[in-house]
Amino acid sequence: MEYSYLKVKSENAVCTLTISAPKSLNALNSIILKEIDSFLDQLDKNIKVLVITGDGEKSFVAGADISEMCNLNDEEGETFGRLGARVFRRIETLPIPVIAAVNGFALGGGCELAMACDIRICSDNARFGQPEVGLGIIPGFSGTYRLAKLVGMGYAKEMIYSGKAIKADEALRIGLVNAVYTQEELLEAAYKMAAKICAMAPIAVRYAKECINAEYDLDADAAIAYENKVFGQCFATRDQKEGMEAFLNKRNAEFKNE
Ligand code: CO8
Repeated sequence: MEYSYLKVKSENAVCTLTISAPKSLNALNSIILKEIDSFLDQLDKNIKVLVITGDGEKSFVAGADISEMCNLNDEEGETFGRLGARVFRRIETLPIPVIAAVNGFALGGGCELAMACDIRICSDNARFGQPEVGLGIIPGFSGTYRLAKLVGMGYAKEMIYSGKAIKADEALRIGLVNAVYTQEELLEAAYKMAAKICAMAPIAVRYAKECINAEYDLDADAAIAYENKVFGQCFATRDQKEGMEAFLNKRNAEFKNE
């Protein structure tokens, strides 16, 4: 399918989604959000990892599109927020891992998009921030929820109340990203990580994501019980037999996603 603002490339079971609106530093308008929604509908079932990045060397996503939001009333604002939140939640709950390769500005909705991904890595020129209160709004694509979970309540409150942007090394220090690379190395690093994930049993990876996401909001007993049930389900897969037999026979496993 052709998109106006998305570039899609698939290779070796890894799909790369590049958000491309260079005139506005890849800011998200409602058309882009709807295109991402359609892209998710049509994502090939053979894809094992999704990498999301931004076009160019300056910006991942510089936020939601301020020119589109400028004249919204309260009802329209809520509708726009709901669209972004729904699309980002789809990314968060996608049955495959999603890596954000943050190649520059990840501000407002851009930081929120990165946070909806499973894993974030960034280039050394990346800047993260939630500048919304300086525009008279609050983070509206679930940033007040996810930032506090990722970096802790205190730091999230400082970032959101002050709107301050942080550099890549600070994002690494507070655990907002897993690693920092040069611009040239960033996508290769994402693909290297993706290849490692692709070599694992796909159903087990999917179950692991499901457990980590679901258990985060449960109490300890409920979380442990959840994991126990899904752990049991792994033994109903052929890949579990293959993985363990391969280990015992000192050969590489050949997983079939069954
Ligand atoms: N929306 C629309 N246009 C944008 C955006 C944006 N978020 N960011 C940049 N642009 C445009 C600029 O207007 C400019 O356009 P033009 O060339 O026509 O003047 C072009 O991109 C290039 O930008 P700059 O000239 O400003 O480039 P600089 O290198 O000087 O600065 C910055 C780069 C620092 C990224 C700067 O552009 C900036 O501060 N951008 C806005 C960042 C921001 O505030 N983001 C948060 C937006 S609010 C948000 O994301 C809320 C999410 C939840 C929504 C809930 C809905 C209700």
